Amino acid sequence: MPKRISFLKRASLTRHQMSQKLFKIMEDKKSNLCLAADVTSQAKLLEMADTIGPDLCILKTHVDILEDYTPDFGSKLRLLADKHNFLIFEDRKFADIGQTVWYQFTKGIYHIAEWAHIINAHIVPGPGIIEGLKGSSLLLLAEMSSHETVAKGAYTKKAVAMAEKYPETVMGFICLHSLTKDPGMLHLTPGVKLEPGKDALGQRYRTVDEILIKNKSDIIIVGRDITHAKNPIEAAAIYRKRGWECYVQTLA
Ligand code: S5P
Repeated sequence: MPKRISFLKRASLTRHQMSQKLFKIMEDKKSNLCLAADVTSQAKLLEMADTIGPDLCILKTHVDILEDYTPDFGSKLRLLADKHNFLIFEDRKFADIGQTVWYQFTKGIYHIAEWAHIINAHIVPGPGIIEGLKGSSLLLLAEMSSHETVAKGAYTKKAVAMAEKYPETVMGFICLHSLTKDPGMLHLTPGVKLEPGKDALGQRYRTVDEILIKNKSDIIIVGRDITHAKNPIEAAAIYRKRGWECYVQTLA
């Protein structure tokens, strides 16, 4: 099996400044764990960011599920990101024409551009969506974890081709497998548990080993198995450790 290049080396193989920063955080913290902090209370989210933050390279938000959102949310989360050295990824999954996604990214209630380091987008609209988000730090949804997803085959190939045209904006992919030989591109995979399985609404879970060793992804995105654990801090520590072991095991 071909071995992987270290995250540290890959930091020098991308022109994207946010990717360089992320690769360095991963190496410094020995973490390729992204927490999907899917809770509906801002206070709870900020508490998790403070307690689990030391184990994370990225904390992923869905700001629009917060029931008690206040405009200082972004600045409070940024303080914790600085304190614990992780990046904030707002999982907004933009999916409209360029002009509209630019408004959605910069305006409205959430002003995502002011606090999120990383965002993501579907490729359904075509390259105009990347044009609309130009200069941001963008992940393209090339594959999805859910049952009977249509993001596969030619669709996935199209996502990779679109990413290659915008190296100054696109950092990599939300995907299930490594999709490109370009070592500067990042692969982040959701649908992760310690045992394979599914939820009641179409989510499909694969194991950390399958995603990082067999499928050669870079970062695991873990949600409910940490947030709903009896002890989320311990659960996060287990995922960080296993994720890093899998990475080290596949190094050249
Ligand atoms: O294909 C996808 C893409 C994403 S970003 N499948 C996903 O599940 N996600 C997100 O990952 C989803 O929105 C959620 O925040 C997280 C998975 O959460 P879990 O609780 O199932 O681990």
